[in-house]
Amino acid sequence: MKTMAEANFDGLVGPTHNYSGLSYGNVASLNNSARASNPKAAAKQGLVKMKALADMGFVQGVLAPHERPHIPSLRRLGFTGSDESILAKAAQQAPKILAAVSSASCMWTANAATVSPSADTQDGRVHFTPANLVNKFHRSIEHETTGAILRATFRDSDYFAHHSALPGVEHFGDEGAANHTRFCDGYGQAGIEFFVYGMEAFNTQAPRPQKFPARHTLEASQAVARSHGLNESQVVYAQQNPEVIDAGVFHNDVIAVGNGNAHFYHQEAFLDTAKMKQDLLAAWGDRQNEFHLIEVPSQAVSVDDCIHSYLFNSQLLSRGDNDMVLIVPGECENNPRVWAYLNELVASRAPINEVKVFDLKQSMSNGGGPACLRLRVALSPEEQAAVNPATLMNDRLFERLNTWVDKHYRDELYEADLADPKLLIESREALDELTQIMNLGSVYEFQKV
Ligand code: SUG
Repeated sequence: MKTMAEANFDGLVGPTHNYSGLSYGNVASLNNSARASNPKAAAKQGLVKMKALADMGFVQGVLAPHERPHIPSLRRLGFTGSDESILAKAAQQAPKILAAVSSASCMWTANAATVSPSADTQDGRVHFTPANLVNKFHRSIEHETTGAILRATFRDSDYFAHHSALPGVEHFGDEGAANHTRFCDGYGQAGIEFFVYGMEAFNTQAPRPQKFPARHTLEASQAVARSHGLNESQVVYAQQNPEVIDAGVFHNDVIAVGNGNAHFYHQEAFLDTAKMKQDLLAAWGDRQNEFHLIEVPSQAVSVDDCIHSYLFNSQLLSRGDNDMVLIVPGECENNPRVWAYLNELVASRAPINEVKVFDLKQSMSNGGGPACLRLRVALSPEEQAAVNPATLMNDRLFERLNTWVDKHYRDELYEADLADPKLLIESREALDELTQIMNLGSVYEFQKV
């Protein structure tokens, strides 16, 4: 029998996964620019994590990659002619734009949307708002297809409500669930929705980072909370510390993670840590479980260690009451300070009782760890039954997707390869087949012409 559960929907890495240095403010993306990528290995690393979580008993879903290179975006930017000549002209006249419309960045589904479970919303439905991701051109072209894929996955309007992305300007810069966490006693009970922002757009006097962009605004979070019909007393806002954004913490999920009754975060993550704690404890009120604030001191793990190991870009998953497992990337094991801290943490105190390590190097080299790769959706048994079953991970889907990757993906890709018209054809053939495997219907533009 199904029970109330938090499902994780991971982004399947697309066939054009590459390193183009597109994300100013994201240290890994800048450092690995121009290196060769391995799309086949990237997709398989992601599938291994998904399958492992499904085998551990978690509900695990898959979100399909997007059509890339995205020819409709190039047409919108004035390139004309056949698809092949558009690619050739873009490669010659604007190679960085070609790289941007070829990015497989939709794999990081923590940025796909903000999701509010039905226990938190006024109309009792699960609400989704795709993130506009306006701060980076290559990501700003994701939200329409993201919306179509979410609708094809969560179809039944009796259970699921889909909103459009917020207006596409910096004032409403929205990076989705990477800056949103939900705390609760049980997944079926009303939770606290915790929104973390980088700056206040309409208040230029308020603190903001000086060097790297604050991608997400308070005003965006407030708009999402309004349209999801959240209970104001159960919504908490906190500002990221501008100094950590300037050090390379481009999303809050690089320096904090929360789940159930636990908030695991770095001492320097927030502008006003005392207020964050006070506001969360006040919203928590007299719920049954104790609320755990697990603050990692800079003295044990520096901000720089967080950025390079992705300690906090981990998945904190509940196995039972006060029993959680932390899914971390291999980079944590390779950092002596982080590894020592984690060993001490699991030995000394509940609720984090175990750490599991996954090799996600391909995604990590673009700044995407385990938590970036997943979108959390808490679902009641009825809602789970209403999810498109072909998107849920099991032995059969794992096998089918591995075979599909073997058939369609390259094992080496350089930025220059993005101009290869054969890559466009390979990607479209792969995605066309994928929509059948995952029963998505026609979610891509190339399927509509
Ligand atoms: O938006 N990297 C992504 C990484 C997103 C990580 N997500 C979370 N923290 N939730 C980004 O910066 C790099 C692409 C390139 O450079 O080729 C990129 O888009």
